Amino acid sequence: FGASDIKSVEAEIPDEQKTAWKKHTASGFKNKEDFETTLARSLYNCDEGAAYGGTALAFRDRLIIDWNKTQQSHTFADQKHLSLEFLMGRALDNAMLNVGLKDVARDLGFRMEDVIGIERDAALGNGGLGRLAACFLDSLASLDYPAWGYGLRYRYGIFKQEIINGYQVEVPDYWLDFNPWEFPRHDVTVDIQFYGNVRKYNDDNGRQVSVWENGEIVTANAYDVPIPGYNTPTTNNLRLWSSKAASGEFDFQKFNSGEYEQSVHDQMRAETISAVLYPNDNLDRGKELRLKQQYFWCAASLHDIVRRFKKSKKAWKEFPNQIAIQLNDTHPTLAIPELQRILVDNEGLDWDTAWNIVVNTFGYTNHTVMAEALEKWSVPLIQHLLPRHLEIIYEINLHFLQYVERTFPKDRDMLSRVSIVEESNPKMIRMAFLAIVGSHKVNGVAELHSDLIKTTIFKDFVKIYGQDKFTNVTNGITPRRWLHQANPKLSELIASKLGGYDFLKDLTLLHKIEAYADDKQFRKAFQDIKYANKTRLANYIKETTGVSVNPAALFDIQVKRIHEYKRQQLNIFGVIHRYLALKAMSPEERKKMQPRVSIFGGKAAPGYWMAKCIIHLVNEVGRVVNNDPEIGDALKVIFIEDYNVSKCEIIAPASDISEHISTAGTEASGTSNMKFVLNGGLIIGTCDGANIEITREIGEENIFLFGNLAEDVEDIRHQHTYEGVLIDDGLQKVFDAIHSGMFGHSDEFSALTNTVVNHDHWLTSADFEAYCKTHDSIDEAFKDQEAWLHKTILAVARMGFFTADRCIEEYAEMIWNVEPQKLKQNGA
Ligand code: 7GP
Repeated sequence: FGASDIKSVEAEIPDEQKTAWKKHTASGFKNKEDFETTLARSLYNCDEGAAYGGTALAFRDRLIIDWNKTQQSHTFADQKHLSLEFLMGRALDNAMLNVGLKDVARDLGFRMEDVIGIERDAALGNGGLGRLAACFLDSLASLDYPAWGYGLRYRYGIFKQEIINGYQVEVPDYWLDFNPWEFPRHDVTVDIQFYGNVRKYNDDNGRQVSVWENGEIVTANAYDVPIPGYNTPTTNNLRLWSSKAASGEFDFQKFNSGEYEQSVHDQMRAETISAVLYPNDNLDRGKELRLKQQYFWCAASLHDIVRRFKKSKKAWKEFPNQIAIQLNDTHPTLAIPELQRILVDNEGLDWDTAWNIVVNTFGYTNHTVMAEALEKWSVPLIQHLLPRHLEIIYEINLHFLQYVERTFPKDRDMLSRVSIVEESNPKMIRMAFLAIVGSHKVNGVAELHSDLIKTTIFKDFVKIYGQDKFTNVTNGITPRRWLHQANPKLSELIASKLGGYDFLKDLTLLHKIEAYADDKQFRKAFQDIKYANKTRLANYIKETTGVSVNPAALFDIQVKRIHEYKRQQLNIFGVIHRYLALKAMSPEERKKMQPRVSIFGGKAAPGYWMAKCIIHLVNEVGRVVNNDPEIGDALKVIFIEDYNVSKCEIIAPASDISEHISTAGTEASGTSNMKFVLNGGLIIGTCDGANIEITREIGEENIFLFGNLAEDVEDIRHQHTYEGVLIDDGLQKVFDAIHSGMFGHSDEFSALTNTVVNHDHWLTSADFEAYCKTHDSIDEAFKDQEAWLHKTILAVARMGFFTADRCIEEYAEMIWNVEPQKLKQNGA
């Protein structure tokens, strides 16, 4: 790739196409034929899609060379990240940036933004958990760790959200229509078994052997996605499994005799396994197909890992020294009994030796304490689908309970509390408990969260295993995507002061810009960048919603999955409260108020009715407020449709204030809080998740905290149960306005108000007054723009801790015991 290559292509382009070509192409195609044969279209036909295709394929080729070298050099010792979700977003921009060619493309004068905008997001995740996995892949490669991600290649990622008449409508996401970033590995397949029965016999040595047989076979087919590190040749691999009918399963007899439908039935059934991502965030629904997905992906990944290990010809006891497997929440917990099964049934190891290997291989990251998200699978379902695994889980539980019994001989209650098998009807397997028992380390994702898991849901396990098994790794984000890519101008400004882009690999260097917090010129540049980013978002809002918003207004943003615990309802009630206050003012008074744009975005799980009501209310309030001539620019309310990773890249740099207002003790960490502050916005937040550590790092004078503390939440809920809910006066006025039909549909919204009145589990009323007052103080603070700039610059300067690179180093040292392996410049 280089200017001369581009020129040689250019020479052959007819004049009328040159502009389009020049505008869009930064490809590495050597000549016109190269382009035409690769894309199977003529240059005369080069539209934006083709330009994207050409550019993407060219960069992909660049990556493959480094990817091959990396894979050759990282033969055996590996860190494996099992995650059912990888919310990658777009790849082209990231590839150009990591390979270091973005500036070349820019220097040549091409409009890369348009080309980049063509790409569909790889949206193989719901929210925070999936995006964290994607940030970790970026850091692992950037820091030269030998690591693979293993996931599922969903044919449909998270649904596309459309807002029709104010309601969320779900539309399928056909993201695979054109995906140049994956390589099908037709030679890498694994046959996965389901159902069947277990046969026992004694071998010649009198040892009992279990054989799982007569099952149904589905084939897992590997698709590989290269993960380029930033400013390093290390290019890691994300292996995604796709399901298809096992060869020989297709019933030719039926097909030939005309029963077409029946004959393709098995095929479709098999392909269904990797067809859809379950669109639930922080919610467990216990569907059989989901369990099938989990086993399919765990079994395929483990088979792959074990196959590579066996090639090394090392002894089994070396397995945990060579391989560390991190479980991204409990979704991959079946990998624990599966590895035990492979070692005992297939490899003939004795139980204890095998178990020792298993425990030392796995680490488990917990991402939530909320009961509704803690996975449980019914025993009859596992029995039916995975009979041998159920036996193994029972045996693991037996060994574990015997140990507990020996350690706490008098505590009968303890046994039922910690048993992996819940004695309910039907009996259930508690996946988090299985994950703890089968791992050597368990971590939470922010300090408060890691403390909470130790004192609440996993309290007994701390008694059993001791403190050392439990640790914390506070989440982080990749500064490559979330600063440099999303906010290139800010990144450039910082680089101009730090003498280069080293901070993208050592984010703590940001602290050096503290020195510029009072520098007039720097402040002005910082402010101009924010304004430009707000203008970009304002344009996007105009294009997509038709509403004009003023970039000079305070942009107040809450974008994340819609969930009662995240409390978008508190936000929209606060907006209504503000609207009522503005309506009650004289025009003169209103003019003195700080103009605001309240921006919401996020998907509701399709079956989550209350979350859908919240979306509907936001849209209805927007319809009324945005069309109220008395209000004008004083308040605008926007719902951004189909929030996803690439939209967040436009939204995060444009905030003045972002909202992270979960009921204390419910948001494990949050990661968008980090993105917003890193991009020069402040936070309104509760003392929850990583907000607490952000406060510690940036200083409490640079964050707007409010609300009840985690330690008081249970008492308040108890009060609600026994004394009823006290409805705040301001909130009552909001409810009255809703019930009066001010925003239409008052019946539909009564579910939202009733849950507050009846039990207020999420403390909306208890936190309402403090929330509104905090917003008032934000208005005040924002008026003093110089002081505001001072705060935001200091906050950016102090965000170094929240890089995902730091997380990866902590995991590597505390949990995986792996070292980086730099590629030699000449390859291998
Ligand atoms: C999320 C947590 O809700 C969020 O606080 C955290 O920042 C993120 O994980 C990354 O650690 N959890 C999920 O997305 C989720 O679905 C249930 O958790 C398994």
